[in-house]
Amino acid sequence: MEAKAAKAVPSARQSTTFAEKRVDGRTVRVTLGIHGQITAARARDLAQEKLGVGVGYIRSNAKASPIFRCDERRMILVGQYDSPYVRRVAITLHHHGLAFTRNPISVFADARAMAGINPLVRIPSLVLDDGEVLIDSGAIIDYLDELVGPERALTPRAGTPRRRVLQLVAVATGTIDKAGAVVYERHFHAPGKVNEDWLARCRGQMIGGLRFLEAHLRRDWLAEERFTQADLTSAALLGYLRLRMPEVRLEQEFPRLAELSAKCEAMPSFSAARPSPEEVMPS
Ligand SMILES: N[C@@H](CCC(=O)N[C@@H](CS)C(=O)NCC(=O)O)C(=O)O
Repeated sequence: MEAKAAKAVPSARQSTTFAEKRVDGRTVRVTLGIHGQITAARARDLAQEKLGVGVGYIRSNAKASPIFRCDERRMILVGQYDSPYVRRVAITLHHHGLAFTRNPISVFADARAMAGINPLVRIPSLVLDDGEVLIDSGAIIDYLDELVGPERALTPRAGTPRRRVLQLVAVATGTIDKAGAVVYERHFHAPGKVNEDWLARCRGQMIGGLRFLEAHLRRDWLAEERFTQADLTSAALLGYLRLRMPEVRLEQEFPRLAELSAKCEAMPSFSAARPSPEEVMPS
């Protein structure tokens, strides 16, 4: 389907902000909100969610001129920020200064829509501006590093530094998997139906991962003298534990990791990717 930017046409309703684009010779128009009550940034995000990437104009009759032109292509991150995997992708995007919009559909409540994006019905996915869909946070992050080049990449390109970062990331993501297994076991089983042996095994594996990371945090950052994907993913894990498993007493049991978490959460890239109350899975 070819989409082309079109000349803006006045809306029939006064003071309405809308976006439009040309698709196969027709004009597709969507109303985004009452002009003045919707910011240009929000309008652009909505326009991209509703019309897809790329082209479109937004304008209000009250102003009678385009207030926003959205001919900049943006990637779409699919998933909610209570997922540490979605969050690590979002933080990497922000860290690299890459523009994106988000489709915050729920992996459980919107399973049918999700299946159309990712055959595994999992998050995150990243929809590129040409429609290609990347799945799995590791593959997505690898692509983002490639976009910004080796100097700015958060995973070193080769050698011992690369192996060190990849190993720490593997431990951090493995720990997320085990914490996630505990959260799912508790969420999806009625009291009395929870398998305590399985829970104990997962908790033990999770604690093993946390101990490993704590032991490797000897300087400011985990792997290198600078912030890397090992720090970012570990901090996403720690944020998830604070959200879903407050019984893990980070400050008391893992003080270096608690410090890393506080330091990272103070970074703008982390605060830009905090889950809103609507996107937190119920306990
Ligand atoms: N290896 C995958 C793991 C993704 C993953 O486990 N996502 C969870 C949310 S945190 C999910 O989609 N869970 C739903 C399910 O597996 O049914 C990645 O790194 O993206």
